[in-house]
Amino acid sequence: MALTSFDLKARDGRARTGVITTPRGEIRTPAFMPVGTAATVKGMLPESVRATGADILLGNTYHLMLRPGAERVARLGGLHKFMNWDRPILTDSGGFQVMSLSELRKLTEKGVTFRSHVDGSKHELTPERSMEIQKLLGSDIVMAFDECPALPADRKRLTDSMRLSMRWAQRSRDAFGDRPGHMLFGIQQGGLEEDLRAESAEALKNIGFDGYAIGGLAVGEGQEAMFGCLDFAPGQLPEDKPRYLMGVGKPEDIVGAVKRGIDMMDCVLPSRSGRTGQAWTPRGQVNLKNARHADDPRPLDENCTCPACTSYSRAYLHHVYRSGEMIAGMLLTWHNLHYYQQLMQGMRDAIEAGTFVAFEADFQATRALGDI
Ligand code: PRF
Ligand code: ZN
Repeated sequence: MALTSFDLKARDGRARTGVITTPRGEIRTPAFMPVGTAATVKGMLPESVRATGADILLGNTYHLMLRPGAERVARLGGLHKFMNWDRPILTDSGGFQVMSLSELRKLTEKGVTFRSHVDGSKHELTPERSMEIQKLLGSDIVMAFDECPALPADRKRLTDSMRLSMRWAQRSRDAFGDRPGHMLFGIQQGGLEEDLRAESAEALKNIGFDGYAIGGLAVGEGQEAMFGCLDFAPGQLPEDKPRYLMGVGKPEDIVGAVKRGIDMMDCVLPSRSGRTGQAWTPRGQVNLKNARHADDPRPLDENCTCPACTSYSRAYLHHVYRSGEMIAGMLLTWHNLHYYQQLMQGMRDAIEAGTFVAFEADFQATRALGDI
């Protein structure tokens, strides 16, 4: 019997719910993956991340290869043991982070050379080295090595970049080999162009992957353009494999993506915005920095069951944020991750019940009310 699988349980319109099974546990889809870039979801113990409802975390090849180093993590027993998270981990392959974070990048057919944003040291990433690093880390879901152009980009740049990513996808597949219990996902590119997305999807399907990501979105094009692309891109990918939208997004982006057939997502937003005093609730964004909270004895969200909402007032959250206390980021990150996971559970339940349309209408109506 295969060690990994994807089983769809129900569909509602284009939305789907199911389960990805791995030896490290099940991933309920649609799934939101909190980002644990540097072997930690900042401000959270792993057991707290689990308590919010997360089935899987995202880790980063780029950051971990630079510090503490993939070989070191492997010597210490792998990323799961190192960071004390024994459930599934998906790792991004590094190319996207090189392009956004490193200095003096040089891109060739072979791969990319760059200088570390940490200490200026010189490094190389290729499809083969990315596969090796993700193996050393012990990643459960490995991402193919790709290149993601910022939008807007001209058609020639999008075409050349997508075809390079498809050659790298084949090299990633070859280097990954056969690793029972581990999955390899290909990444579709092609910007907002339907024919380039179709060409990319065909190339990936011919190579054959355990799941298919949609890359190259949420890179400056705006929600309307992204949804326009998501009206056709998921349908170009295999029905029976998970579809992962990389780096998305705000709650309203996530609902719109699931509606269009996306099964997995990741984003730094709930954790990063928690550290800057921003909270997300069913009624929208709340800025705890704002002086209007200084005397407010009410919870952030009276219906939320997270520690920030059951045990503290808005006045307290405002105070600790303004005082620069660590607990501010900890509580707001917990709340935001809890809210995101509640949103995912709500969508999974609605898809199973065949009530996704009503779910989305209610999501939008509640947001229209605004913060209390
Ligand atoms: N490729 C990879 N990682 C990514 C992206 C991509 O296109 C994006 C785009 N939103 C986020 N993370 N490998
Ligand atoms: Zn809460």
